[in-house]
Amino acid sequence: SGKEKWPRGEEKVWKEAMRNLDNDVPSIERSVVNHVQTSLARQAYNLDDTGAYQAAALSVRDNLILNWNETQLLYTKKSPKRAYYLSLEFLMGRTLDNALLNLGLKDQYNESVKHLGFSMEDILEQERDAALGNGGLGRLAACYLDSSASQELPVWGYGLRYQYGIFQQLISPEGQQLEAPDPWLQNQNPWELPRLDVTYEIRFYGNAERLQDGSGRAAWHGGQEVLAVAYDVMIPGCYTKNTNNLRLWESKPKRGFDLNSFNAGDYERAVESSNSAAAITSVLYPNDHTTFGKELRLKQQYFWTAASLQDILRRFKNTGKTITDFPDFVSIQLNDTHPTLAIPELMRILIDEEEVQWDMAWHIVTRTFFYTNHTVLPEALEKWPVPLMEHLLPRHMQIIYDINMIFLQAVEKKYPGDRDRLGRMSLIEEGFPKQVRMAFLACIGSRKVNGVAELHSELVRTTILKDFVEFEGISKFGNVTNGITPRRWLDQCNPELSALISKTLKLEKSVWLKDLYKLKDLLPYADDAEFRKQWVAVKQHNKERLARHVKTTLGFEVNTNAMFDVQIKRLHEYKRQNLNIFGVIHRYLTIKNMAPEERKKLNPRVVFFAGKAAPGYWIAKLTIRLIVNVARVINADPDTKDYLSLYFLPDYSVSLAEVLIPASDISQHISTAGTEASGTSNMKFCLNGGLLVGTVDGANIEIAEEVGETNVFFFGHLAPAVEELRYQHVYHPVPIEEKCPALANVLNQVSSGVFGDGGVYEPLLNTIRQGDYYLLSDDFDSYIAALDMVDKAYLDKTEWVKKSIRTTANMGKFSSDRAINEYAESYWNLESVKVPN
Ligand code: B1N
Repeated sequence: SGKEKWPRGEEKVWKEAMRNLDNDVPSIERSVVNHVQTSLARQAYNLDDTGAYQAAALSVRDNLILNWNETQLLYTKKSPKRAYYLSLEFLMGRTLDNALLNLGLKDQYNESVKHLGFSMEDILEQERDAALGNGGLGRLAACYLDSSASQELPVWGYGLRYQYGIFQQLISPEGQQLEAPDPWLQNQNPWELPRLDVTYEIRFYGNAERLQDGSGRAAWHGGQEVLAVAYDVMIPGCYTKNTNNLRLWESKPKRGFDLNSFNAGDYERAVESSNSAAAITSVLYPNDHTTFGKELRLKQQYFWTAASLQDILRRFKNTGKTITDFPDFVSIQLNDTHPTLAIPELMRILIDEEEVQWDMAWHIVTRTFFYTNHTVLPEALEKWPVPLMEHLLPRHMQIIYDINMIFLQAVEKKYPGDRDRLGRMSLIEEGFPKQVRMAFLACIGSRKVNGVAELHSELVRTTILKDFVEFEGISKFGNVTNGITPRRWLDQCNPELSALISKTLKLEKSVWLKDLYKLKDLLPYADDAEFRKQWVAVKQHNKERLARHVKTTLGFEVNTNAMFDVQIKRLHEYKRQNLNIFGVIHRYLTIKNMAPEERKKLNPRVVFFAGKAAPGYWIAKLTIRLIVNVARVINADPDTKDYLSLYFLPDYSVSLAEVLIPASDISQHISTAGTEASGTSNMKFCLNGGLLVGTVDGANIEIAEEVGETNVFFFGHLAPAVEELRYQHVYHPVPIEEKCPALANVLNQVSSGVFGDGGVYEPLLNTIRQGDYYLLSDDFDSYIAALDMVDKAYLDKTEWVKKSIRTTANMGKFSSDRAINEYAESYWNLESVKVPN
């Protein structure tokens, strides 16, 4: 309480003891060794790389904790408006290197661990990725946390502390994907602070009874109660003391186990109920872009949003402000529809617990939330069966019905008698069972809605939320083009390029890493032969680093004189890895048919694939199998192997991306137009001087606008043509032999068993022969033409390097700092709060 004097005891003693950490090399050495001896209870003679990693991590963590404390104290003192980023996924990757760079302590720690007999490179390799995400959506959340802290914005992330992150991918000798659990918490995790005292109770099931007192309130009781426990992950800003928080919830039983059952002599049942509480945060769902309607997934969503909201409300109440001011001090960003239950949950708290009237409650809610849509693919739009919702969250289902009734009354008023429209816009989709349309709930419950790239935002406005734009006005529907943090995706993953840029611009990296438009000043150096030489040398070193990685992990010898061509992303039909592998086969057949003399004129190419398939996504797994078996044949063919080779790198992860991206000459982003909302790896490749082969889709379009169309290899039909093409496929199908003989030939070769048992691949080949929903047969010829253009362009080495330099130089827009500032200014109305140095 405010009355107590602090510190207790003698202030002088506290002040003296509270000195900041010294970060000169000898002090760091003392700190690391101290952690070896005390925290780890180990000694110099038996310290291996893992131990050295742990000690170094604990030493770095001390710095983070002090900065974190100072930041949070300042936020509490100033009580500024805060923003909260609710995401079911945070794909953080490794932390040590990132923390060292953001703290500006990399050099000092390098030297210290060297003195202690270790190599920083080896130490860094000991860390496991924190892989609490599937792909782009989760990694975007991680980039936004880095940018929020770096921009000194008071933003916290809220997520779940899964015991198991995204599965580990193994590839069997036949090319089958196998999944193994990712026990990332097996060793001590130095990057989280357990807050065993920060807990909330979360209810499931039970009964909701409307009170008969005309208040509109209800009582929800009974059912299952579980506990949410907080774990805090420190998020350091770049070259600032500001250190934000990512709070992850773990579920545990409210009591050790169910005492009633235990007393009734049913020991097994007692333990079972405690298992069911722990199960909620046990595993990340590995399905990207699909909805599964599983009860446990809905439990995860409610558990996480309810715990986060209670925590946010408690913090708000501690400021002493009145509840009607809530939206002036709190903005909550919903990362896709996964946290949409926060909308009825806040309504429930306001009405049933805070005794706020419905209209005022709805007013508060609709000024607090912001909704980002990440996909327009119909199969990814979340819908929850009404019976499941009624069972698990009876009070929320009542509230959703009430929201819907009031909303549809307003729609009816604006469009009298338009029953079609009411059916289209209802939060409840008719059917067996009825389903709750989460995107519609997120939309009407939010202050603003945005997509993640210009084209995507336009598609949101004109397709899935068209009726809502008409009803609510267009100004609610915006765009924030995604971004990536240049700290991890340039400075950390490509230190040589970072150093070359700093040297050339005569700027400290602390300047240009936080103002990425500064890269523009590299443009004149594209015409400087000496600079180009250094640029090429960096790319070459990065290729050799990747080759070493492939050699140690897979045992293959990669030709580093070849062009490196990379496609790394989740396996999905809309992303069209199929198109790429069919293109490789086409290339292989073409080379095979060439005279040996002619082949010698080719520039060799190495194609890399990596990515995970959802465990139940059969066609995606078949694509992996095809890639692996094509690789087996091609890499062993003496006629062609010097000109074309192919690798599928297993277990794609953030850390693997950090090795692959800086090594690429070209990368492929070849989704059917209109299907990839943004893409973010496209930005990472270009920032590292790789060129794009892509469709006119997602953020590819804006990248081309920035770097110039001449520096991007575009192909394929445009988004507006897609609907008509699909219509043609269904109603006027043309046999593939006629429509695209080159592709037909490739499919036939696969069928005939050139790459092992052809029969295995029939289901995959049939997706193209029949229906071809993702339009491979429409885009194949122009795809091949684009790859030929790449070959031609690569012949002029000088011109190619100029393209590469100009690409990097024009990537300023795609810093996640720009994106997060757009959210802060145009959405959250958030100001920065700087922790003084
Ligand atoms: O979000 C990324 C975009 O750059 C990608 O284009 C987009 O595909 C990706 C359900 C998703 N959209 N939807 C998901 C993930 C998990 C899940 O359970 C959907 N991921 C994206 C960042 O904006």
